[in-house]
Amino acid sequence: SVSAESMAPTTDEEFVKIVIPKSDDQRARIRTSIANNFLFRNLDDEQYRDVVDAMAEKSMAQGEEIIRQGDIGDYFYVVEKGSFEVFVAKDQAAPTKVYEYGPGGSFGELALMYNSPRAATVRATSDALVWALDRVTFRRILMERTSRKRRLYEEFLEEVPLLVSLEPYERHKIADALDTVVFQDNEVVIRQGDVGDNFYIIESGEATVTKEENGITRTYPSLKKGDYFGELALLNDKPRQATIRAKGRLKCATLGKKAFVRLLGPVVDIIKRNTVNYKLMNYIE
Ligand code: 1OR
Repeated sequence: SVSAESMAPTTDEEFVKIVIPKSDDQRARIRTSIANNFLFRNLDDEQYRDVVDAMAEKSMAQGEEIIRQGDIGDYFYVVEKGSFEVFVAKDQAAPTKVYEYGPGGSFGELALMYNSPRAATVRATSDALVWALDRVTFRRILMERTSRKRRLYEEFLEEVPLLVSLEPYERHKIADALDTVVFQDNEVVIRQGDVGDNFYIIESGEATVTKEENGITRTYPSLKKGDYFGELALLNDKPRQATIRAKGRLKCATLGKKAFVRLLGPVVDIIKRNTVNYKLMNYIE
């Protein structure tokens, strides 16, 4: 008999795996280039091998365009070396620079995911080396997980007050980097005095804030859906300034320090401004 699964519609037409022969050195360089890229996280061994096999090395001269707005999408790119600028032209206006990428960055996914024309022009601002992944391999291995994650967090991130000023594309990049963590009632999420590595946004539930000073423990207003915490240690390289505990079941989206610095750069001023409230509450000096 035929299982329900094999009858389900599939986008996976017959495909031939692309294998571009590579030296050990090239494989090692790909490994380094994608090590900190969230789109490549949690691939199983076969998926990882297929992606590396299919990648093509491409060198670019300073000033060269790698993607032109309006073109049909063919490749997804990961930067090994060098830097790129992204320009968007709207209507008749002159193109404006909207983004930049360095080593480990990746771009060109939108046209492949949505079968849309290239949304922007990407140009090398130095001599550069990139790894190009063809459309079929990208869609087969990386697309499903990426679009699932972007959909999963899209609505939630739109409602986080801290992030409303961001472009939708910037929230997509944050979604790529997020992980969900769940804590049970009374579980400690952050302990005062510890070294801080993570930033948290509450997806659901509540968290209590306590701070101990000179033997006295003070309790501060609880945090709720859409609130964030854990930013101070990442901004100031100081130990955790308070203890955060789950009050009932608590679900948070979390970002590591590197992603926090890179992706929340545009709202760091807002984050810093908000810490003034902590001072008013005598929660930090
Ligand atoms: P693509 O396949 O459309 C251009 O080819 C790539 O530039 C695109 O995928 C993204 O990977 C990348 N809007 C659209 N694409 C962007 C943007 C962007 N930034 C980088 N890319 N921004 C919105 C501008 C109104 C910039 C947001 C900060």
